[in-house]
Amino acid sequence: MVSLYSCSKSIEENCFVSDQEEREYVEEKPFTVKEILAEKPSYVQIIDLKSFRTFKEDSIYTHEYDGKKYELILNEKATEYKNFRNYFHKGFVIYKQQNYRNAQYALAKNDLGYWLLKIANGKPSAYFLGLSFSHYYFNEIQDQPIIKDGSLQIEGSLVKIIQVAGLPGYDDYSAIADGKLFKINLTALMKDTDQDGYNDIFEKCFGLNPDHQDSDGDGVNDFVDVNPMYQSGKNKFTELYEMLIPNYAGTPDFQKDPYHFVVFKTDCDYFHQITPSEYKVLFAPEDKDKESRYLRSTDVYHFGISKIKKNKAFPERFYIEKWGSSSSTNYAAEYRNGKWELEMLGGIVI
Ligand SMILES: [Ca+2]
Ligand SMILES: [Ca+2]
Ligand SMILES: [Ca+2]
Repeated sequence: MVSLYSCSKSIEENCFVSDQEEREYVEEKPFTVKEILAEKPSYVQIIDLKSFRTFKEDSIYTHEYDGKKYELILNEKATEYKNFRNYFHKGFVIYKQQNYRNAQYALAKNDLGYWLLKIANGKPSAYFLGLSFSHYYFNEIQDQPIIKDGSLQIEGSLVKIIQVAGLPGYDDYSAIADGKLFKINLTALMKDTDQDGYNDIFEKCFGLNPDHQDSDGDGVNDFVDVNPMYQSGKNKFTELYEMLIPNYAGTPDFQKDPYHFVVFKTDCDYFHQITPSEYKVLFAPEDKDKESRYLRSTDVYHFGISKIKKNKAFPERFYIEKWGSSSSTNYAAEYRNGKWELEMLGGIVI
């Protein structure tokens, strides 16, 4: 049984503030090669290659935006990866594919990180690699097959993110060690102990329970639960968070994509209890020390909603802020006749 109130702080402390705390932007220092290797998951082997494509050579190709040629590349890819597009909808950017032992495989990427996609006997499945895109770059062009001798074998580089001054969210990369072969045993990668559809690596990276199909014990298995970490609740503050989470009009495929999640960093129990309608959600603890190794080194947070600020003079009036990668908006919220009325107070667009 998972306790809803496992944090030592009270709901009051986790969800409300008396004064709006300024969100501070802490610039993270990029990892050195030594630090990346020290943090490397044990299931990954990193081998030095004698001949290789450098990050620079490979990324010039991927950044080839010069009109016609790029269009041609995109068209070629759309045809080549048609089968994967049909099975996985639009949730993934697909890199390369390969047939291996009666199955089709493809290396792919979404907002959470890198995945290995598989189609076997008309059934799709996806396996999370647990390698941060803040540290690992996989080459777009690779002459060798990506699966060989029972292992995923990807050529690439170790990289660091360079913050572009004045443009948060527009990060660029630079290589800190070229010529690496990242090798992961397929059996280890595909291990799904509780058989719920998410591999153990994924569940450990995002704080789900790899030994139970139903992490939060609400009777709905992780794979189909829109909020697999916490039991949903009905409360006016939960409702407020449900109104403020981003919506994606015109993207109905999200619901069909069990690998697409929006991740929020919060300790607020009312926020944890939301039932999103357009996509699945995951939550990370606010305390960096409580984050998984993967979350500590990967920025998967594209949206956020603040704690709720109370108004002493008007107990039914609250203030709350939401933000995305390039803007933030402040709201006043009043609960009247059983529903919230939101008033936009202003915002910033970066
Ligand atoms: Ca699982
Ligand atoms: Ca599970
Ligand atoms: Ca559940």
